[in-house]
Amino acid sequence: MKIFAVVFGALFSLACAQFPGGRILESPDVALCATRVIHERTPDGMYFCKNSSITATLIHKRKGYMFSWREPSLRGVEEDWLGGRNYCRKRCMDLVSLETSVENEWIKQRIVKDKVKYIWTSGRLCDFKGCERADLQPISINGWFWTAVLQKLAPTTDRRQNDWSSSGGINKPQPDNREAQQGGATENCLAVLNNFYKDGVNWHDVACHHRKPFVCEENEDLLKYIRYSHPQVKI
Ligand SMILES: [Ca+2]
Ligand SMILES: [Ca+2]
Repeated sequence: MKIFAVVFGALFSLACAQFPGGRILESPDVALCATRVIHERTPDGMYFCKNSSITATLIHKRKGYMFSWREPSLRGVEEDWLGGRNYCRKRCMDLVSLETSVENEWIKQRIVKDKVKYIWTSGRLCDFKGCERADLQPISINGWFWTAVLQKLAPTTDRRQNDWSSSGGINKPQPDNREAQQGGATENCLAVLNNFYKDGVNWHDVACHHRKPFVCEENEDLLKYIRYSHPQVKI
């Protein structure tokens, strides 16, 4: 994998994914956002301009990440995919989105160093109401997206621009929807597995109900929302 093709899709209409059992995607909590835990910041962060009266200054703001296994209050806690998203979102974060090879490798290094078996990412198959758009078809190839930033992934067939594993539980390249083929749930969430099938450290489609450790990544939209709605709070 060299570069991830960044395909900016207008996926905003998909923000309201369908969750079983009446569960919802939760909103950020101002107190939890203000006290969010940051374990590390990325080297490749993001850039934005801040206007002053004299000139515009380029400021490099590095995004913060929280690793659930390093957090004492989460010791022994694993979450299903939506549970992981909601833990992060309440803190103005979301499950990690691996939009670049730099970020992908950086996260994988930490999984290996900390000997973590697997993690959830924000990756999700768009297989719910609202995913009928032509550019998402066929869903199994073009329907994957980073839910935290509403951004499409490169087609699963373009192996140079993604990090799907070449193997898995039934020795097939990922995504293989193995669990559904064996009579179980659809594998519609994206996890990074640490050599689980002796196949290296890379991406797998996994049924969303499984519980896993997770990585939260600061989410600029949620931070902006709280900064705007609570200007008196330092976030
Ligand atoms: Ca990211
Ligand atoms: Ca799979």
